[in-house]
Amino acid sequence: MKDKVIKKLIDAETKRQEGVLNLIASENYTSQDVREALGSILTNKYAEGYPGKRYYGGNSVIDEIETLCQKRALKAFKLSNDIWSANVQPYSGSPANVAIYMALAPIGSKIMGMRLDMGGHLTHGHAVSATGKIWKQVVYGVDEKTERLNYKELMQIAKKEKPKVLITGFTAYSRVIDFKQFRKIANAVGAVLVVDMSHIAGLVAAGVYPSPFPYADVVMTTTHKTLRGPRAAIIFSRDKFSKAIGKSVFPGLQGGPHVNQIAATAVALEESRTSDFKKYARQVLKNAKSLATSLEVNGWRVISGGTDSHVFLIDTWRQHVGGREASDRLEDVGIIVNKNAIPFDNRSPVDPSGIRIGTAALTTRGMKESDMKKIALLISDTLHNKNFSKTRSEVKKLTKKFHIK
Ligand code: DSN
Repeated sequence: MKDKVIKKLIDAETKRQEGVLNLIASENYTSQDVREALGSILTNKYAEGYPGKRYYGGNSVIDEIETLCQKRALKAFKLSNDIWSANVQPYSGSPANVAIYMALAPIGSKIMGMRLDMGGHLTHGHAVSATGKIWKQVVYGVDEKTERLNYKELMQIAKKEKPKVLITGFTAYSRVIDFKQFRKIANAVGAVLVVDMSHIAGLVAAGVYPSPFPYADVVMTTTHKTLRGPRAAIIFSRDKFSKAIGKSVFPGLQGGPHVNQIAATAVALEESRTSDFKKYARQVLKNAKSLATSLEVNGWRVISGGTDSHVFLIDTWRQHVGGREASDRLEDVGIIVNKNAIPFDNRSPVDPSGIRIGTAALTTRGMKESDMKKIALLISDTLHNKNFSKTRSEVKKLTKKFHIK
């Protein structure tokens, strides 16, 4: 690379990524093939419109790429093209969610989503997001005692508020979501059921987490979390909704699609169908369970008492360590997490009561349950403010043993 300044920064970030234990639940490591597609000459091309209906010339190859990506998206989640369509143009999850609501909910109408501080996402209608300004959010949370979804309560809220759209799928909820229950609730009030499966997409593709497709009307996913693709998003919709959603993505919200992203997504989707990927997804779950259990054994409270997925939350404040302090201390020894609100948190979002932990990235590096047990001890010691230099060298040892490919 001729630009030495950027080259130096990319090298520095490569070194940082290699030298830390990344437990951020929404991050992962892409394959070289995904990165090759992402950094390819496809980025040079404008392709406003859809395959066969473009506003620019020279799109014959791009049409093939987008059509292939759509086909691979349906195949990865075992969907029939008689029932489902895949729109692979959304730049990322946030615009994809906006596009979905634009297609399904008149401006000012109600959308029902999980509270941000209980595991929802900004774009599920939070007040600071455009989705909370354009639409009116009806909120739901988790049960105070079980810290799990309470479907009876959700039904009551939905019946009272009658939202146009019901959104499920979360950023910080570790348990299996009962999509059938959400379908019942949506049916009871005539709402469209939208599932944001961004976090769990790779697990769903691998068949280790229940699929939302039998129950949902629309499913959105980002492609860079457990699915291990580039930063992008896909909207799957039942045929009844796909035309409106297509118009909503382009020309409603976006201009030219990022064709390099689309090609990279196609690569990741094909990778997700391999037996290696299925093995990987099973290991992600085993690692999450092992890490959560080992942290519990070390005295840390895991929200809802465990995990059924790649992610879980730790209540650090129970031991008088704020989420910010916990995250800073861990970063200091080379363990990267994010501070996170826990259900019914009464501390501030910038210094909440917990941290969020996910195992998708470290599993890609090849780590297994025995490594998780070691990492739990390192986390525990660090949160207890002890053994910093020993922990730093243990972290280095682990990162040297498990490379990023
Ligand atoms: N920011 C992502 C996450 O960390 O879960 C969701 O968009």
